Amino acid sequence: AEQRPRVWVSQPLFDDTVAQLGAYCDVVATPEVTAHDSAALAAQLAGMDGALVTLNDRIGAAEVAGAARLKVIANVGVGYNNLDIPALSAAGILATNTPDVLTETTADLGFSLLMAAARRIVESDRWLREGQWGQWSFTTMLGADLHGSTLGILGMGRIGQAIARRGHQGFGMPVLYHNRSQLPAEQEQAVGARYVGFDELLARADHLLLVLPYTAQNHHIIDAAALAKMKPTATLVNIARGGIVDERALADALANGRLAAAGLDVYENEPQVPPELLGLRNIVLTPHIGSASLATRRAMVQLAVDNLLAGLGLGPDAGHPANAINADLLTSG
Ligand code: 8YV
Repeated sequence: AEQRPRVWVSQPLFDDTVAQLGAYCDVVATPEVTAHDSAALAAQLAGMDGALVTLNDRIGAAEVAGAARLKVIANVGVGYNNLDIPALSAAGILATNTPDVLTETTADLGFSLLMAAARRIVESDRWLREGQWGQWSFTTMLGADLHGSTLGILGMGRIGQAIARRGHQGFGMPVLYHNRSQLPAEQEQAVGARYVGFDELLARADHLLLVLPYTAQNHHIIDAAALAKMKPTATLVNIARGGIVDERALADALANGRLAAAGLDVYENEPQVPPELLGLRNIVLTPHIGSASLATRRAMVQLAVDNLLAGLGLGPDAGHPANAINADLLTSG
């Protein structure tokens, strides 16, 4: 009998969704969340036809070297800096991601962090619980306004645009953005955003949100020099990838009054958060939960399952995964 394709699911996701793979494949599931090292990944991928992975799984040439049958890696997540795409392409392995389904949820989290940081919500909560609320005072926990202030967005993809809409339509904020390329005029108008240079964005933003993909070029693009160009009254929010910000420089700016507040959902070496940041009161820290609503996380797994099956030439979209990253493999194959 012909052997069914074998797929590896790298950590528990949603059983009912993952079970759909069972109609076409033999599923090898990892029973708990583990931080996979290179050797463990290589061992898991050997003998597999496909894999459903998350940002915990860093996969490149070394990890797929012994995986002769591997055809598709379906990443559950829109960011795919955990995958070495050129290496996977060279090995003939298709990679897919999960855009669109998480756009609005992630924009919500970005705005939540902004509001929490600018209005000192978490700091207020901690202070109250500590019993420090002696009597009501006019000058307790003074923060910065969102409404009417200038919203800056670095990276104007789907999530950046969803954040711009929230700021423009909901909070009456002038929105400035910087991006690799300027959006077409009608798209700028739809989200109420104006293109400016990087330095102008830093200088003019009252609140700056980072929503750009992590690449070698934008490693530590927010460093001490960039922070020095920002207003000391500004808020910085990072919902992209930790490596975009120099965490030491950020902690230094927050500690020394050169930046008012920050909100971070991502860190350079997750799950490690530098003690310099943990010790600050003017920063809100969340554990990479940008897309973490139940509905959206379910939609992400469903999309990844669909992509995986389609990439393997199985199921209703056989051969046509909706979200191929190295799509050239599909046409040249
Ligand atoms: C995911 C994310 O939870 O989509 C992304 O880029 O960072 C998160 O939405 C993560 O990628 C899971 O693999």
